[in-house]
Amino acid sequence: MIRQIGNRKAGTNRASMRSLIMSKQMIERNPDPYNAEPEPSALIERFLTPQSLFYVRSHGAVPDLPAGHRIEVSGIGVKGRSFSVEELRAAFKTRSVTAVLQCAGNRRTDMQQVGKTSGDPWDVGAIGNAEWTGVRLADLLDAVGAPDADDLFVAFTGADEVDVEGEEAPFGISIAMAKARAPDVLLAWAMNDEPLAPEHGAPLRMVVPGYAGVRSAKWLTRIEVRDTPSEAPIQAHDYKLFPADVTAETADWSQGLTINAMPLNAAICSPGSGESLSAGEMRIEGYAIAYDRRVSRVEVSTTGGRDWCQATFADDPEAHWGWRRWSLDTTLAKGRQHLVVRAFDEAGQGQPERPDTMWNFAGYLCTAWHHVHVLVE
Ligand SMILES: Nc1nc2c(c(=O)[nH]1)N[C@H]1C(S)=C(S)[C@@H](COP(=O)(O)O)O[C@H]1N2
Ligand SMILES: [Mo]
Repeated sequence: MIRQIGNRKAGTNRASMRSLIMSKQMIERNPDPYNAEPEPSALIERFLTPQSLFYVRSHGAVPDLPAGHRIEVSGIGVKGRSFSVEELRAAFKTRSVTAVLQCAGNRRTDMQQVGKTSGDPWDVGAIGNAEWTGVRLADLLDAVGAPDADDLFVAFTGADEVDVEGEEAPFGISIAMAKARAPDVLLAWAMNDEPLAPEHGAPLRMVVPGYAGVRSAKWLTRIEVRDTPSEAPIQAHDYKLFPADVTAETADWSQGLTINAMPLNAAICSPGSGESLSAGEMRIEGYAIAYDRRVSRVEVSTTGGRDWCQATFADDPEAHWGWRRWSLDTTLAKGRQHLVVRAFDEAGQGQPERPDTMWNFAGYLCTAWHHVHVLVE
């Protein structure tokens, strides 16, 4: 099938070279700290997203860690220890996990059609699928004697200083002990068999499959077993979900829902919004992700949601935490055309239709049907 993609009229800024990987073709969302997402059609060219096309979400400047950087492990029941990456590699079995990392703010631009939100205006590209290599956090926790108790938390500190509403502090977050001990939660030094690039967390980062990207701390400096969640501003005052009637001014951050597990989502990545296409046969492509529940079906409408066709999966469902790319070959008539995608999980649950039904002032977790408008000439 021939893919007919006309001139891209959408606002794609391919010129950014701020990234430490010079080959990046990224759309910059914030120059300082550098935040960027790939152009959507490039994002889904491969099952595994290359580092050069993997979104970068950083709250502060990329730290430059010395060779021999050590990660401290401490806290409840733990005899204080520290490990270099080489020592971790030598001490524990190396594991690889294919998993999507997605920012809770992915697709915020769709939420912004409902109203003004805080946060960077991510389109559909604050997501990537990679094979991560490292050691299990569970193996490290066992080795340092950390208790396996459901009421404990494991907190992670990054080497970067971040600013959350004027409060400067090291990046810090936490997850519950039960998740920390899940077999796919890794301390990772490689992505797709390459050493982690500086902006993706070198030399060592967390990978917490199934959870919002924010829990996968980059540039790890410290791991601490605690009986309360991290008090760092990123954990305490950010990445929380509030009901529609709460505003940035009225939010009591202690009351918000901490965004951990990520919901079912899907997006059209090609053609792109605002693109001009030639009439005739073309292919609509994108990704869908359901994490633990798996994606069972993807439906695409070329009539603005009036009727639907089932898309074909490009990826098998074997990678538990991986995405499934999909495509639909179709014919589009001349004129303005309105494409929509919606996915279903293995429980038969679909996505909500409209973003106003999930409105929250920070624009998190936009999972509404994804719409793309194109001009067919
Ligand atoms: N130390 C540190 N870790 C971090 C962040 C950060 O700013 N500092 N950003 C988090 C967020 S919000 C996301 S979505 C992911 C993004 O990872 P990536 O830049 O490798 O795509 O990293 C997470 N880990
Ligand atoms: Mo994020």
